[in-house]
Amino acid sequence: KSTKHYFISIFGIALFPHGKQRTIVTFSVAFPITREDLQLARFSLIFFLIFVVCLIRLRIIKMSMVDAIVPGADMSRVDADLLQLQEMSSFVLTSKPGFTQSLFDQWLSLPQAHQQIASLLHDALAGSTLNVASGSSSAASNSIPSMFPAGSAAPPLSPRSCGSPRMTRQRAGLSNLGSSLKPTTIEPAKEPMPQFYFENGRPPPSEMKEQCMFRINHFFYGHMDGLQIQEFKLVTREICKLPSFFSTSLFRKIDVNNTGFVTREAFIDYWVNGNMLIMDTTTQIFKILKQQNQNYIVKDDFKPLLKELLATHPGLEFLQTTPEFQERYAETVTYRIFYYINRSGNGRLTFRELRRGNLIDAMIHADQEEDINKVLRYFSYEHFYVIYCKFWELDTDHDFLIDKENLMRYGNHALTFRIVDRIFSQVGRKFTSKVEGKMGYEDFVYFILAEEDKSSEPSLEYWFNCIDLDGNGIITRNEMQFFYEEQLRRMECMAQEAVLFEDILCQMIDMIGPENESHVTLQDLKGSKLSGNVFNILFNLNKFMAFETRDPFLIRQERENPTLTEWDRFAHREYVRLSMEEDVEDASNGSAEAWDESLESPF
Ligand SMILES: *[C@@H]1O[C@H](CO)[C@@H](O)[C@H](O)[C@H]1NC(C)=O
Ligand SMILES: *[C@@H]1O[C@H](CO)[C@@H](O)[C@H](O)[C@H]1NC(C)=O
Ligand SMILES: *[C@@H]1O[C@H](CO)[C@@H](O)[C@H](O)[C@H]1NC(C)=O
Ligand SMILES: *[C@@H]1O[C@H](CO)[C@@H](O)[C@H](O)[C@H]1NC(C)=O
Ligand SMILES: [Ca+2]
Ligand SMILES: [Ca+2]
Repeated sequence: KSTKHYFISIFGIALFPHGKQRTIVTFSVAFPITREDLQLARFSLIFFLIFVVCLIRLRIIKMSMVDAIVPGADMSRVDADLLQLQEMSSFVLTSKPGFTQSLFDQWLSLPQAHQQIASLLHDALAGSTLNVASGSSSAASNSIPSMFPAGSAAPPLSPRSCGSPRMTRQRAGLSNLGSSLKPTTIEPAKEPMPQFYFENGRPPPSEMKEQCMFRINHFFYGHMDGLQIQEFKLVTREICKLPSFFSTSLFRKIDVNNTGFVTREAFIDYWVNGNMLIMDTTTQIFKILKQQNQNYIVKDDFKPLLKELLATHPGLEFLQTTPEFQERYAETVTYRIFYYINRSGNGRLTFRELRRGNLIDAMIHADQEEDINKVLRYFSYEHFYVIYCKFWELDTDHDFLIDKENLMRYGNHALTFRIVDRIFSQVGRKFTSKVEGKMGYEDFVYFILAEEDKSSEPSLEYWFNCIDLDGNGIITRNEMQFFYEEQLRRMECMAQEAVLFEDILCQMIDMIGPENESHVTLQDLKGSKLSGNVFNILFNLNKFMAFETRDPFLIRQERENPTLTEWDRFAHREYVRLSMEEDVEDASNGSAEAWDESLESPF
């Protein structure tokens, strides 16, 4: 009997302060009471201590675990009041043995419980980090009501974001404890990452070829007519060592006659005799992506790749019910790739550009990471969501085009008229939109990336061209003054203390440190970490003020995540804001007008 009391008091202390976590207490106390055996009581005590410590360490108790337990099991017999902690004294438990017994039995009867105990203990002993939360996503992939009253105007929120408050609720609805813990903890360790880079050069070709032939024979064994597209995935991954979403593209490249089969001979012809085997990954990918007779990649070449990614990636499964957003997502990813990798805007990616960029790494990452939102380069769904929603907010008549007036509203009227004028004169980048004087979605993607990631090279080039009014390749004092004038006027209108141009010019020159102090070149800007702020001073009032006042929120965000880019931080901030707004929207069940008012961003 004394064991019982000891046990209960420990858990009372461990969990009492956290309001929502009390259900887990009701759970843990069930152990010693239902088993007289002292050994087992000790075991369960140790297990639960480890369990609780793990959960607390991972900070997941309040989100997924606790609420999940109760709705999952058939609890109809249990008096809900008993789940309150204040009543969870030893008296109650001993006086209602049937209740504790049924709680415990139900939990033990879940097959997941066994695996879970074993794996948790194993992991706790090994001291490894449990990646519990990420396993819950597939269960949470129910579709979410549209953000906009009109219907399918906005893409669904990503179900696996941790920033979204919605997520908390979804996790809470999981069917049982087991499902929220199972996948990542008990699955066998993932296959090691395929070897893309060889430190000491590649092994000699003949040896490689032999090895490869051996594996080819293995994979094609028993398939006289060849492999079908589904079966071919393994070949892509295991023999070609390429990200699995290349499978379709590779298949099509080999099956030129569209027979639906790739035979062993055809594959050897392409991969071994065609010398693909001995090429590096970048070359392989370049050859697979591009059209036969071209020496560059165009946007359309990414389509089959992204289509397959959308069809097979677990982090994008939830989009399958909304094909129009699948398409938008694929478009956005492609634009982002081209924005960072080929900035000339001619829509052609060369081999050199592909090699210089970080695209291949991002693709490998996307292939291995179940949570697509962790792949910040190009593929994050949340980043797409933010870009798309921002566009939709500005495009009030929803014809998928934005005019100058629309763009003036960007970022809570952050931009000056003069810079918007320059953007629409297309000196930063030529619009792809076919409508005179209007910006299309693709143009907007380039704009928002340039505006929100001013530390990136494409952005510096974009804004440099906008500020360089006479296009002579240098920014002079007069050009800066032209843009700053409007900022000054706006500050005066807002009764803000205005900073005179002379003073701000000194500050800007200090920040850039140009070779020749009488003008600024693109090279100067690329050499300074503070160039983005110079542009904000010249044409973005809200960011200028945030900079001048050293906005503590931004500074904290920056300190917390020093490895993130300006763009990553912006996208995260906005995603959280947008998803919270959707919650408000849900709660108020408001009209379109109510929605519009809530759109004002913090700056
Ligand atoms: C495709 O068809 C052409 C002629 O129709 C033929 O010459 C060629 O060998 C075929 N290629 C493959 C890989 O079957
Ligand atoms: C983009 O591609 C074109 C043609 O392939 C090339 O001339 C240009 O230099 C590229 N842009 C950048 C920024 O590398
Ligand atoms: C700086 O640039 C100006 C022209 O903008 C030129 O006249 C001057 O000689 C340059 N000074 C130096 C030290 O290169
Ligand atoms: C929300 O609005 C719709 C119609 O716009 C209405 O049918 C529904 O009952 C409302 N729901 C709540 C909870 O007010
Ligand atoms: Ca419009
Ligand atoms: Ca100039």
